[in-house]
Amino acid sequence: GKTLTQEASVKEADLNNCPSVSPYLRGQNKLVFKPDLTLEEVEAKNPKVHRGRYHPEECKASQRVAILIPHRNREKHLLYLLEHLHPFLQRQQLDYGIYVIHQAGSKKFNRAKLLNVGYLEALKDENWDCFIFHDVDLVPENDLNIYKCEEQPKHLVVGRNSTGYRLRYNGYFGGVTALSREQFFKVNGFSNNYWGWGGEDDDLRLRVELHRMKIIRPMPNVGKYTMIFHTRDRGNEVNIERMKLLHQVSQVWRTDGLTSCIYKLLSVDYNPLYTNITVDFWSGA
Ligand code: UD2
Ligand code: MN
Repeated sequence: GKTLTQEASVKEADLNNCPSVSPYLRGQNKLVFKPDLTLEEVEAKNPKVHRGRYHPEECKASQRVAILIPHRNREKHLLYLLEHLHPFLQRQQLDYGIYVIHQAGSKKFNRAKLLNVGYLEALKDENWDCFIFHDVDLVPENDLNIYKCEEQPKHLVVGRNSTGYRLRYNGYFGGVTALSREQFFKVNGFSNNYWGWGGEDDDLRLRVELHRMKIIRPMPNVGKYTMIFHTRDRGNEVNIERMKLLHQVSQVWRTDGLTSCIYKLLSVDYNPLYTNITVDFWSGA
């Protein structure tokens, strides 16, 4: 006879593929943000999530999806995002893991480099098929906005509450994007050289366009987000170099990106609802 572990792996292999449209989707959802919400409450509501990971028990998901969240000093936003994102991703029947990439220290914030780190570190855990690069303060309102990768890079934030749910400008690629492991690898990831606010999202768009890929988006009524109110963070002042950097993309993308992402890994903590990766960019790495 078979051993118990053999039985289990046979069962897993025998699962049917998940349906192309999950039966659990609900569409547009009214978001509520409870002021006194705690992490313990959110953990209690997600008993099937371990180390930030979940996969459907009833079927085999088509992609393994890593959600990467750049972070510093936004604990409350992270709590609200975790509260909404876990059930949202489960309704989509995804095999997923959530990673928070935390920048240590108080020097200039570097969103793009944190996301490069997230990609490189998450791939040490699992050969993820798809990466969702996700601002901590953007909560999706409609679960028909599918967190999977497609033939082309996808921009998921067509609109948000604070801009009347319209695309901010043509070519806008900020907030939440989905690129497959191969698509992100091909463009050498993000630039590591954007310190402070702005430009890094446009830089990634230019990389994508240089590789003759075309950005796709969901329908406007589906790509809707609520951005939790915030002011500009200390340590994330506007990057006045950004226009200059944007003019150099075609010359530098090969040497500035995943291939040149140097950092000091301070810790990897496996929390119930997410894996926390803390990095330092300044201590000579
Ligand atoms: C816009 C883009 C964002 C990025 C940024 C420029 C949208 C919806 N988002 O966001 O993707 O391109 O412009 O850099 O258009 N963060 C921290 N701690 C900090 C600073 C930043 O955690 O101290 C993280 C956090 O995940 C935040 C993200 O970086 O959501 C972007 O920073 P922001 O929210 O201050 O910038 P915003 O809303 O203008
Ligand atoms: Mn924001």
